[in-house]
Amino acid sequence: MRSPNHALIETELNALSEHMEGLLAGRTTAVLVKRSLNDELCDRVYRNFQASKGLYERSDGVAGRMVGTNAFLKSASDIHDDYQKNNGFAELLFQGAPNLYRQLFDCVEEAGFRFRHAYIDGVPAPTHRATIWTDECEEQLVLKAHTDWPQVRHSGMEYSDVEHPVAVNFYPRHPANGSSRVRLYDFVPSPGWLEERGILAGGYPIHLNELHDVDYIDIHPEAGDTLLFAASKVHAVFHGSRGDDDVRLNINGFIGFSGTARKVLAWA
Ligand SMILES: O=C(O)CCC(=O)C(=O)O
Repeated sequence: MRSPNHALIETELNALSEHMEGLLAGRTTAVLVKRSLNDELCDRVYRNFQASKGLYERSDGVAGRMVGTNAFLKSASDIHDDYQKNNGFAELLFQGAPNLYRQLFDCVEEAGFRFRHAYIDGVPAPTHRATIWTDECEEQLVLKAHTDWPQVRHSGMEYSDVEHPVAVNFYPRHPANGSSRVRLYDFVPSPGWLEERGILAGGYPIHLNELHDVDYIDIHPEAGDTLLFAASKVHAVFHGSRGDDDVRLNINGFIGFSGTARKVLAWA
């Protein structure tokens, strides 16, 4: 049976701080902030993405078109190189629009937490990067099922003690027809479960046939919405159709409470 906490809460940006403690403590599964930016501002961010000189194809086995850093399974020094090359372009995504991440951090502080970027060997981590997922695999999956906790716990970075990482996903573009969705399973795989499948380091990919008996919620964001969810729970992204007007752009990063730093940290 689905746990009462495995549910979606809908809210608006000015009320997000009320849900922050639940998310950071791992009690709240998912919060969808409706219309966090209006259509005109979303268009501006999308145009910035399309025109970005930093647009590249991801080439590490997880298919996507990106602007910004990709820290997946990288060492601190490789991450620094990646930041240097890509993060300036990610900051420019919000040129001409309010930076949604700046607003999010105000919500974290309004909720009574101290906040800062995580530091990676002396260097502040980026807050976000942008991706259009492009995996073409079966059952309309554009991002295969995975859990994000191993990349946090095994990173060796300042944020590795965060017990409840929260994924923050802002969608300047999202298909309106409901065919695209984030599927969030009520399942946090143990280290042993991941190790048996050879994915202890990255938590990716988890095959759907392993998840048949697991409860889930399907979340259908719209353009302008921001989705925050418990990133340790297994999740996948489905995208039904592929027209030119059917773009799904996600600008995402992570936040989480670090007991050592006694602060909420942000990283991407
Ligand atoms: O694109 C999304 O909605 C979710 C992205 C995601 O799961 C991830 O970046 O790990």
